[in-house]
Amino acid sequence: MRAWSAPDVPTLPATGPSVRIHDTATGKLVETSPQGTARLYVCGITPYDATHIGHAATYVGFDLLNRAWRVAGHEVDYVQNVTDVDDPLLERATKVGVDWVALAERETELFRQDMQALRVLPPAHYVGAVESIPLVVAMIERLQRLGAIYQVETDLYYSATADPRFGAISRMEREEMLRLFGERGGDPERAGKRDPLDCVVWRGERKGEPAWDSPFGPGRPGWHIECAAIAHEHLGNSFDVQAGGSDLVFPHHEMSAGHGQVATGADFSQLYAHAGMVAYDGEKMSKSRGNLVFVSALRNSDIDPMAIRLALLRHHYRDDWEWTDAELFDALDTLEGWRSALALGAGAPAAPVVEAVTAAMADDLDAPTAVAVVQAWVDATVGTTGLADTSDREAADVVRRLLDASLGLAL
Ligand code: 5CA
Ligand code: ZN
Repeated sequence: MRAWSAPDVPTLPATGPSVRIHDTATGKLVETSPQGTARLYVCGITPYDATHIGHAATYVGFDLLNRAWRVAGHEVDYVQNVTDVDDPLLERATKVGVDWVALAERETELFRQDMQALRVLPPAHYVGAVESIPLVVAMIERLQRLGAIYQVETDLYYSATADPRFGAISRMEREEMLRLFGERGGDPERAGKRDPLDCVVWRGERKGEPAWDSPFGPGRPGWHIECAAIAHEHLGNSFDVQAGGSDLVFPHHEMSAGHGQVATGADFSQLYAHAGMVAYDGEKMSKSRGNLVFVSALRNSDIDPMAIRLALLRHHYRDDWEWTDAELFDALDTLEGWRSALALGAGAPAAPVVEAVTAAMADDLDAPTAVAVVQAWVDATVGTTGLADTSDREAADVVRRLLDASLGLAL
């Protein structure tokens, strides 16, 4: 599928430091070590409703990784999927009486516009589940030959424990896995399974649901094999970072890594990065709960997308936090101050700002620290902290480029 248009990324006077990021599987900060081109997979949307602030926080969060790598001199091969056929999408389409294909296309298009407005760098490969069915079929056949697949009625299941490393990413007790599996699209109660945690990889055709022909009969792909097959096709084995929100740690990332590892024998990804959950009205913002703030609704009420982005950047990507309108209005005020300072041209010395911001971003994408560094430069430049410092004639130009390249804020 088509992604969205890429914004320009200005070059900086110096190359940034190498990037460390928190790895869920080890619970540690790990130095990424891309061999030339960095390879990143971020799980994409299930397009049955508009992009909300929680989605935006996750995609902006990993956009900071993309940018930190580029600032460090790497090219980045970025892949993202679109779960354009799955239970929640089909259920919503039926409920509101629209064609599921039209619903998915409409919401995917809105997502592209939201991402573009927020200056999220587009993936090099933006790939739908439907268009990837041949890849999914090939991966299931490979897993079948390796003895990791069995049949229950017309459905095919993957044995979670076929991967000896099963559990190594989420590191959860079995109780917890069972609970989350049930909550997040799994079917622990299904009769005929060998292990309640086994997940479906091919769902045989049901009346009224779309289906595609395959060597296993008509049906559609399971969710985890979709990402395993797409990541493997476009990024190969042991790519640098598999990312998504923390609600994907289990079962999604555990299972898709398992599929990939059994199929190839190699590590699926080198590390697993997860963003915190954004809440609203006291609960995780989610399509199923309906407590949503849509990016498109804010844009439609003339909110500057850069203020939305700044409001997101003020929270560390790994934290769980709650969205408030007050923080958005505060971000609008802050941007006004930053723009006035940049308009002066000369300002406080920019070189230490470049060093501190790129260092913060390379240290587990510490955007709140980077934002504070910029604020200190603005304060020094306009004299809030004493006499105005306009000793660096090139300062505004350098800081403007830095804000755009590292933080995705074009001012
Ligand atoms: N299509 C699958 C991934 S393959 C999916 O989870 N789609 S989604 O539309 O439900 O979510 C898209 C991304 O947004 C996921 O990375 C998810 O973890 C993240 N996300 C969903 N809700 C929130 C939230 N409230 N806060 C932060 N991130 C969220
Ligand atoms: Zn995924």
